[in-house]
Amino acid sequence: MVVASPTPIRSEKIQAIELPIIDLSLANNNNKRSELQNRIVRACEEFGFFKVINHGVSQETIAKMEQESLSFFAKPVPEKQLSGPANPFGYGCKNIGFNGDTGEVEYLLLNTHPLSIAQRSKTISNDPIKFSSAVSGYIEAVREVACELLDLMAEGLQVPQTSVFSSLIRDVDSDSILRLNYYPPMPILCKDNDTSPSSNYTTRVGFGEHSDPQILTLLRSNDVGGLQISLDDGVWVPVSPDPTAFCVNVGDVLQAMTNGRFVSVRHRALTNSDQSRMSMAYFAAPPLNAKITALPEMVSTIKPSLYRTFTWADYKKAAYSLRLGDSRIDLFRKQ
Ligand code: GA4
Repeated sequence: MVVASPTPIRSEKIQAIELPIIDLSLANNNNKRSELQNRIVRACEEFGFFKVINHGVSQETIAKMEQESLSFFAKPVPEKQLSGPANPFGYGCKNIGFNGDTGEVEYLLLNTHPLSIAQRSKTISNDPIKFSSAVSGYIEAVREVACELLDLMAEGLQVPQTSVFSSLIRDVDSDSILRLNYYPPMPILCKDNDTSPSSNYTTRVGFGEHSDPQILTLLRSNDVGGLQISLDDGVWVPVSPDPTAFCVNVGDVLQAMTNGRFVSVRHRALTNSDQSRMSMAYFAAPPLNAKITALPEMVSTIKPSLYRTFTWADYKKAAYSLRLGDSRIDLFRKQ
């Protein structure tokens, strides 16, 4: 097997993008809820990304999770390796997936089931009860935000069964996961120490270009930038970091269920030259046996269904058999 080395990429100063801002506190305001639904729908159609503020997840819940995450990554490598390898859950370092992808990242992938968290915590922390309670508290809180957003999306799309998306995530068999990422500082590679704009200097990729396979991703990062999204014309645009907000994006499954109306946009994470970046991503997923198909309201004679019906298990299998940057959803596209 050929193992790809982390690709250094040219570092260019591009203006950071301001994602559409969704103020979730307006969801409880009867006069503002429908405006909020429309804003979310528009963001999912135009960007596939948006930023959620006033999300209701307490600072304490986030700080506890962040602290546990920091303590884990601060451990000596041999100790962290006791929680690995990530196949698919556990500690991983540089290797991503099973097909030779690599990046300048360390991570912990966790299944969100309470029993699984309790079990895993034993190898992750010296105080497993504290670790699992921080993780469970965080997961419960972000799941609520994800469900509220998904209900608002269904309402905005005029889908009568407004829990059509969120019920997949609330299901006890939901296959959702939590990913904790640590991107160490990576000095910029430069030719002859020349960091002038004209020189050949590069930033290293932490997590390469990909789209998220699941329904919805909720990402919280520290105040260090690194996330970039790919616009239609292939230009990479940095997203400015905001530790008080969640950066939310549409996954492939939601793109299929909305028959391509919502877009699952490619993104990547770059390392920072002198600061470490920490992020925590909740990937809201359906149960393995859930059948994924376009909602009837999204299909018409002029917009026939783009994808064939598949189960989440089928999709995962395809995802793990491909490279990170491959397009998975295209495999399920009708001819
Ligand atoms: C991308 C989104 C999530 O981080 C992830 C990743 C998963 C992994 O790191 O194990 C995958 C990647 C992600 C998609 C293709 C496969 C699987 C690595 C990889 C090469 C946890 C997920 O669900 O899919």
